[in-house]
Amino acid sequence: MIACRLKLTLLGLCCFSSSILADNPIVTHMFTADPTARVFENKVYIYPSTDVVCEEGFGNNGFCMPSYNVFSSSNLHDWQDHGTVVDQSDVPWGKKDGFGMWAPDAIERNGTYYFYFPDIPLDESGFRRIGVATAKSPEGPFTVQDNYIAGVSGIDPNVFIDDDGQAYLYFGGGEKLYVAKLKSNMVELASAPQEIEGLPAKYKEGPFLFKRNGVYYFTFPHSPSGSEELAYATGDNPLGPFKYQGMFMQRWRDGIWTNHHSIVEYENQWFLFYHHHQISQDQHLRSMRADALFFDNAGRIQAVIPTERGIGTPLATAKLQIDRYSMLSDKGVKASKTSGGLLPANWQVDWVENGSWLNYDRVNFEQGKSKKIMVQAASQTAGGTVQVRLGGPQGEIIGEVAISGTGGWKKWQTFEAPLKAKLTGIHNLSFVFLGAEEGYLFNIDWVSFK
Ligand code: FUB
Repeated sequence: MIACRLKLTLLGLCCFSSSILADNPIVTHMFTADPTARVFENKVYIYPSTDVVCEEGFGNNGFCMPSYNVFSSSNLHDWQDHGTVVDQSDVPWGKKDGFGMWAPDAIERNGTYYFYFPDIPLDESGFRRIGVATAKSPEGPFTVQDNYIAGVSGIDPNVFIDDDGQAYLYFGGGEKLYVAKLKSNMVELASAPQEIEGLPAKYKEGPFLFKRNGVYYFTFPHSPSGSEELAYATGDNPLGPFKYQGMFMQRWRDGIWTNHHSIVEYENQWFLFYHHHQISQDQHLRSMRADALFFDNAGRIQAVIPTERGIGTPLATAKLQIDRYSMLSDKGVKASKTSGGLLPANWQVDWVENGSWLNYDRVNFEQGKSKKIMVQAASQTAGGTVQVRLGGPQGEIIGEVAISGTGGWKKWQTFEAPLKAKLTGIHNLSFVFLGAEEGYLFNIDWVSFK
C-alpha cells in the first residue's frame, strides 16, 4: 500500500513524504492511535499519536508512545504521511525516554499552527503536562515551546476557538474532564481550569468539542463499565454545563479498552476518526480508522458502525483493495489478513464460493478514461468469473473477468477484460463471484480500471 517514499534533507530540515492508499485502517505500515483530524488549507490533516512495541521498562499503562506523525488527504483515500511532527527527544521539558506522548490536538490561528501534546515532565510535577509546538504550515516543521502550559496537569488536550475568537483548552485527568480559557497567544491560560459539569459518572478522557448550528457538542470516550464507548453531551456554552445525550459508538468487545476520536466536517460531510487494534490484536498497538457520521433532524449524533471501507473516494485507476469492502454477502466469501508479521498489514478476498458477492462503494471514474478491468487473483483450482456490476449484486453488468487456475492460492496473476460501459464520475460497484458449484474459486488481492 505504500506507493512511494521520499526522504529529503534540505538545509537541515527533514521533509518526509510517503503516500498511502487507504480504506480502514487508514495506515497499515505503522501503528497510529488517538487521531485528531482537522481541516486545514482545504485538506484533511490527521495528527495521531504513534504506538510502538515496548522494550521492557519503558512506557506506562502498557503504552509506548514516542512521537506524533501528520497525514493529509484531499480525497480521504490517498494520504500523504508527512512524517514525525514532534518526537519525545524534541521536548525541552519532557523525559527523553518517557514514551508517554499520548493523545494530541492541532489548531490554526492567524496563520500559525499550534500542536498540543501531553508528555512526562522532567521536573516530576505531574503524570503528564501539556506542551505546545508551533509551525507556519500544518505539516511542520514544528518548534516546541520551552515549557509546558503553566497551570495544566493532565492528558488528552483539545482546543476549540469559538466564533468570537475566544479559545478554550479541554483536557482529561483521572476520570474528570476540565476546561480553561486560553489567552489569544494560545500558550497561556486566561482562566483557571474548571471541571466540566453535567457529564455522567465513571471514567472519561479524550474530550473533543465542536460546534454545529450554534450547539456545542462535547464528545468523550466514556467507560460506564468495561471498555470505552464514545459518548457526547450538548450545551449552549463552551464552558458547560452540558447535558448528557448518550453514546454514538459502542465499546469494543474484542480485547481493546481504549477508543479515542475526533469529529470533523469536510466538503459537507461529517466524519468520525477513531482507533482499534484490528492489525495487531494488541490493545497497545492501535490503528486509526474513520467512518461517516450523521446527525438526525433534531441534531442528535447517530450511532456510527465501524466499516472496513472507511471514508475515501479512490480513483478507479488505483489498485482498489476490495477486501476493504462496503458490504459482504452473508456467506461464501471472506476477507482475511495475509501479512504474517505485524506490519505492513494486508488483506485478501478469499474462501470465495459460487454466488457470493461484495460491494465496494464510491469509486471515481473521473472523465471516463478506463477501458478495461484488471483483477489480481490466485487460484489453486479452476478459477471462475468475477462479474462487475453497478450499484449492487443485481445491478447492470459492466464487465466479466475470467480467472483461470494459477497453480496456487498465493500464485498471483493479473487477469483482464473489457469494461463494457463508459463510466464517468463516482459509482458504487459490486463484484459477484461465479464458478463451480462446489469448492473455492479464487483469491483476489486488488481490482483496477485502466
Ligand atoms: O493513547 C494513550 C491514551 O489512551 C490516550 O491519551 C487516551 O485517550 C487513550 O486513548
